[in-house]
Parts: sequence; structure tokens; C-alpha cells
Amino acid sequence: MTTTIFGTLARQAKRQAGRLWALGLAAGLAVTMASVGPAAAHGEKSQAAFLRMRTLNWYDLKWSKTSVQVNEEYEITGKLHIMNAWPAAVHVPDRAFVNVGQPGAVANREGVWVGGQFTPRSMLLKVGETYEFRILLRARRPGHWHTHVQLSVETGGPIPGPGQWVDVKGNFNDFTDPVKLLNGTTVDIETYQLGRIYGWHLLWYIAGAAWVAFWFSKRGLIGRFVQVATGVSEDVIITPQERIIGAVSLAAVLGTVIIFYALTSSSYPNTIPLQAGDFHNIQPLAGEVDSGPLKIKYLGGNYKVPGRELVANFKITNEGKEAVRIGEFNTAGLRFLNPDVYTTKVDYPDYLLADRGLTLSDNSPIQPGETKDITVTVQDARWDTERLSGLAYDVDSSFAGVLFFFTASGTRYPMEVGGSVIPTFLPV
Ligand SMILES: [Cu+2]
Repeated sequence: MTTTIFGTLARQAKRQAGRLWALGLAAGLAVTMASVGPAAAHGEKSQAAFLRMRTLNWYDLKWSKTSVQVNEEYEITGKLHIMNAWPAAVHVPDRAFVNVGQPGAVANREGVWVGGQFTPRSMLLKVGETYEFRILLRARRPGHWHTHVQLSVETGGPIPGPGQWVDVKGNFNDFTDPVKLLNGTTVDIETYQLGRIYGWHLLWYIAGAAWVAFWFSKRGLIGRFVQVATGVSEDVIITPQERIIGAVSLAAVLGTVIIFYALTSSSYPNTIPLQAGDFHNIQPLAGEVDSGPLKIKYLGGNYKVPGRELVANFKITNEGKEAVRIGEFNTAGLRFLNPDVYTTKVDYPDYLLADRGLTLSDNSPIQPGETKDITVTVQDARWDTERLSGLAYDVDSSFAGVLFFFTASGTRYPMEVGGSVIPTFLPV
């Protein structure tokens, strides 16, 4: 039975039907792939709501410019709080790096500083701490680009933060990327030795294509497979002449690599390897999240799915010397403001700013020494457009975020809050 099937297959292969079929499949795949357009969104909304709320809290974000010329530098600065509520589903960021999330290489990342330290590599960030960061970019490709801050966490992947639209104007061909080398010369790494790179790639493409073409012309892969399966003698499958061609090819490839490697390293004797290793000494900010003179107890809450509304009850004690008011709730990059506290317009990406999204059961300030029960209501359509309403369907129905308290003199106390919420599905 088996022999009959393989016998038939062998005859098919002989008639080159298999080869034609494989060629057709490859051509079909290539055509399908060519018609796939570029993705417009960055997919941050597809990440689970609890994950976006409970991993990172970005605040005081500032994009220095939203319209730049090719080669112009701009920067993103802000603070990054690693949430105490970090979920068990994601590995803690003991190896992470701060990055930008953009549609391709539309800007050059000139440098990243975290805690005032230049951090071109991965670093250890501690849960519960807040870090100051600065990302310096140089505009590269003209267009209208959504530019996100992002933290890439080992095993967890990239966790994008808020994004801002940045317009890059000018001519792509004018882009340069000058880098000063240790020997004092400056090279433009956008074009540096590009001819050589193309040349080497071309050489190996030709060698690879010739290798594949040679073996395909000799009965092809399926034909050989069938010969092996039906037990044809090895000498027939690979002839002595083919063995010689294989050996010569191997020697030619190895010889080319060895000779040109030796030539290159003798013409550039002073090189340093690519730098690796992690930073473990990043300084967190003092006096940021959770350093305020406040005691906050979460008393439970619920999430109304039809109303896109989060209701959280807190018992808050003011242990400070000044009266405080709740001015903002920040979670997953969204800012819900109390319009009684934020009376002037806030500069922040509109799709993430609910400037009237926060209401309190009692809007009067909490006096020094006073303990108050306050119900915080966070309600805005952005809950839904940013898909935080998925909270109701998460395996761990817990919210988290940072509440910002303000004193009359302008002092700000960011405090992390969070806990489980009970979803309400009916319009009540
Ligand atoms: Cu985006």
C-alpha cells in the first residue's frame, strides 16, 4: 500500500507536477503578502485593561515639539511610576528599557536618560518607585507620526504609554546621522559603508540562490524525499560529482569569509565590541508617588459597564499641614480631571484627556487631621474608546491608578490607589 502511494508520488514528481504546485503556492503567498497595507494603530488598546492600568503610570509627560523638520531634535520627558499593583501575569521589570513606539524608524533615538543616567541598554526598575526619564529624538522620515513612550520588559514585551502626533516636515534625502568616533573622525551612519553592505548582501543572495537552483535542478526536494523514502541507494541520490561540488562550495564560502574578515580587521585595528550588560543603579525620584502625608483606604467599588463609569470609595486621612483636594485620576495614560481643580486648559493628547472626567461625592478640601469618606466617580467615553471597559471581563477585575492631591499653595501629592471592582452590567 505505502509503496504504491510513494510510487505514484514518484511518478508525479517525475512529471514535475510537485514543483509546479510548490511554485504556484509560493507565488500565491507572495501576491497575498504584497496586498497587506500598513497598520494604522499601535495595538496598545488590544492589551488587557488590567495590564495597562496596573503595570506603569506615566505622568508629567511633555513632547517638546509636535512639528519638526528633518534632522531637527525633539524630546519626550516625564515620569514613570512602576505600579505596586504590578500584575502576576507579567514578569517584574528587572530587565527593561525605555523606548519610543513609532511606525518604523521615523526618528532616530539619539539617547535615553533614566534617573539622570544615560541608559542606552536595559536596566533594573523597581516596583513601587518613580523614575524621571528623557528621550532625545532626531526627526528622520517626513510624515504624521504617532509617537508613544514605551517600556519594553523582558518576557513581558513592549508596554506602550501615551502617544502624541508629531509632524515631520522636509525631505527624507536630507536626513543625516553624524556620529563622532573615538578616533576623532565623524561619520554619517545613515549612509556609512552602505555600498559594502549592499555588496555583501548581494554576493550571499547570489550564492544562496545558485545553491538552491543547483539542487532544485537535480530532481528537487520532493523527488529526493521520495527516493529516500522508497529506499533508493545513496549513491544514486547524491552522486560523487555532486559531493565534489558541495565540498568546493563549502571551501569557497569559508575561504571568502576568512579572507575578508582578516582584511577588514587589519584595516580597522581599533574596534570595541557591541556593548552589553544591564544598569542596576538607576536612581528613583524622591518625594513622588506615595510620599504625600495621606492615608488612603480603598473601601470597594464597582464598574458600570453601560455607563462607562468607575466608582471607587475611599477613606482618606489628611496627616499634613495643609488642606488637600483630589484633582486628577491617571490610569493607563488616561487623565481624568476634576474641573474644580484644573481651571485652565491642560496640554495633553486629546484622545487621552477627559478634562471633566472626575467627580467627587464631596468636593470640599480635606482639612489637616480630618478623615473623610469620599466616593470618586470616573466617567468618560474614553473608558470605552480606549477599551478600559474590558476591565469587567478580565480574570482579575481590579483597577489601579494614581490619584493626584493638591494643596491650595500648589503642592501636589500623587498617591497610588487600586483594588478589585464589581462589574454592573444592567443600567441601574
Ligand atoms: Cu499610536
